[in-house]
Amino acid sequence: MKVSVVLPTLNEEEGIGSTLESINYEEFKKRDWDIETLIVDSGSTDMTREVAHAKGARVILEERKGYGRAYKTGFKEAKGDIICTGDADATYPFDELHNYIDLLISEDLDFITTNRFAELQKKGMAPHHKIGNKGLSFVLRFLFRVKIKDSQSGMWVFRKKILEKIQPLEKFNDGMPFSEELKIEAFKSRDIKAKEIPSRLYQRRGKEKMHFWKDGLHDLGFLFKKRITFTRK
Ligand SMILES: Nc1nc2c(ncn2[C@@H]2O[C@H](COP(=O)(O)OP(=O)(O)OP(=O)(O)O)[C@@H](O)[C@H]2O)c(=O)[nH]1
Ligand SMILES: [Mg+2]
Repeated sequence: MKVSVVLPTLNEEEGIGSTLESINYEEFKKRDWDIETLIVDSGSTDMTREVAHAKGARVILEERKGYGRAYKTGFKEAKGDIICTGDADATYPFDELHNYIDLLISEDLDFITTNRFAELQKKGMAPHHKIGNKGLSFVLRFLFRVKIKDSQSGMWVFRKKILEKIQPLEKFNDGMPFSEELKIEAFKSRDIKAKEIPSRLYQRRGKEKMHFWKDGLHDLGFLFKKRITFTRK
């Protein structure tokens, strides 16, 4: 089995190295899983691409900006049967990745998203971010009737083949709303077995790229627009 780890990067030289290093490659080897790591970089001006390359990752340059845009390109490039994601800022527990994949397989799931609130670590999320994320998660639950506690979590583990069962990748949002849109598409699909599992979030390394008010309001507006146009598959 082949696993692809896809990471979007924009000036993450401080976090990309430890993010890649925290994957427990030994556990992958024990299970006979083949792993590829790739970053999709929107023209970082620091040493992100060099550090990633030195740590064994494939570097894809995507000149078009945006968190969602990076994933759209990365998912097309990923060769794995299973795709795993997360920020390149050392916040997500990549050391647990093999356990999450074990769960995907043992419970015969298609899509896993992680709930960072379950074991939020000290300074993992600023108080205003926490309120914003909880608020967006509430709106998503209310509008779409899905049981997701953390709509903005960026760590997902899923079978690549689900991408054929949801709206075409190119239709997805190019920005931060990509995260909530993928969850809506996966949880609302009748053909996809999706689950949210308890997880963690560590303190960020490097400067955040998210703009609290701009991105938060954009995410909120997106949810209402998506609700109007959404048709269940
Ligand atoms: N390729 C690419 N990556 C991006 C872009 N914007 C953000 N990213 C990456 O997407 C991930 C998420 O961005 P963050 O700034 O960590 O957003 P966040 O997690 O909501 O904010 P924090 O809680 O402060 O970490 C990081 O790995 C960023 O480097 C972009 O335009 N292009
Ligand atoms: Mg982050």
